[in-house]
Amino acid sequence: MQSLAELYPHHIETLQARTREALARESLDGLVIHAGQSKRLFLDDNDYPFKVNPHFKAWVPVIDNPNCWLVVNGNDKPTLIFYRPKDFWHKVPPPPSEFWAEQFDIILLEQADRVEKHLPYDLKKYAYVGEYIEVANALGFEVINPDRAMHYLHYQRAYKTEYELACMREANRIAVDGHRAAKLAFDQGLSEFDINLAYNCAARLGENQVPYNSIIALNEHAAILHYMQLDTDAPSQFRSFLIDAGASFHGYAADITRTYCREDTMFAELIQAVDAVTLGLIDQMKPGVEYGRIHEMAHEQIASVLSEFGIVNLSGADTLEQGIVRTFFPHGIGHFLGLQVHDVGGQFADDRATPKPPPEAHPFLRTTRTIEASNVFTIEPGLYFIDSLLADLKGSEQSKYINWDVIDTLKPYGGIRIEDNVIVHRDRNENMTRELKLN
Ligand SMILES: [Mn+2]
Repeated sequence: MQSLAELYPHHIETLQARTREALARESLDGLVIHAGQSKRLFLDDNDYPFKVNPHFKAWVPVIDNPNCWLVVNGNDKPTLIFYRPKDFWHKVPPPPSEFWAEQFDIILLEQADRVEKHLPYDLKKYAYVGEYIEVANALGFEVINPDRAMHYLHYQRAYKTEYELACMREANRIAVDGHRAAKLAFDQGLSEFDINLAYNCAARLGENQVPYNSIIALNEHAAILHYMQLDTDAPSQFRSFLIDAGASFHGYAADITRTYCREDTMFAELIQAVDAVTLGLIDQMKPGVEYGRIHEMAHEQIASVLSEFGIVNLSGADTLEQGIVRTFFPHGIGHFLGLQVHDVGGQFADDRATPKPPPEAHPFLRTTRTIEASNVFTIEPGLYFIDSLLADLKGSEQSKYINWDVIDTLKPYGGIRIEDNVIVHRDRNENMTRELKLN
């Protein structure tokens, strides 16, 4: 296995090549990428947690230092303007010396508002890439986040370099440590709040370092797709536990979901069935297959599960035909994963970002592209008992096909989602999550 240091130069070469093409499309000389800056709370003297510009962390794994800049043109060695204030209130980062440092000409910046003298003298042919439009204007940029360049870069983000894949394997490893600890905490009867602490503790990640708010849901809470509260009290009964929690490594995300059940119940068997759907769908992914087709297959297979478990008194095919699956599986089958948890470019038909929207029947599908080698996806089928959606179903013509008694038995368990992170290679799939033996 090659080290990150060995893989990194090729990663930079790839970004240089992409930058050359992006610049050619805009007739520009270079990009000036702003890491971002601290955001102050209204009427306060505290800042929100800093979240770096993904275009910045694509180049350099510095995710916690605002006021940094990159100047890149695809040919010359990139310049990193690295913020190092004189500051006795906060920790000042040491001058860069890690494996990535030698790929850059590094300028140390002592005062954030003095960056101008380190930027190209004539900014006419340089584009600002970042969030702070007023900063770009004040510096005199005329081109800000230019569409054609951005679209091209976002499209290319789907093809991960070997360095990126190594980072994502490591993010998975960290997340799996957290998941194991969380499962143990569930078995020990801890509250959602304490399970979350156990997760963060094992993953060695603070609340602001995980790539998204972890979903730690006991019992009925598992039916709330983005449940983000954390009950500090343990429930009197522990029926089920759904955990959707990730990790970050060098700015790359993992995004893993598991569902557990204490006892040998029908719900436990249902978890096994959804697990089998996850693994079956992953086997269907390969270069050339439409990702949207995987989503359709998920609907077919969840329909069969609903039929087999007697939740719906119809065959799998008829359950699908009647449009009943959406009540139980109302979200998309997954998404691109990378620098962002829901990585960009999922609905582009080409590198000009011609829209490729999801089909009308599946508006929440985040990725509609054709699967290709070096893509990284999540696959996350679910099966939930959501009050509002069940109420709609009850009021519909299809209500007569539903075995409402079975649903009443299962509702206290909330729902199920099983989510793995998968690299599609030319000749095989690599399920990063399962290779770590997280079952
Ligand atoms: Mn996900």
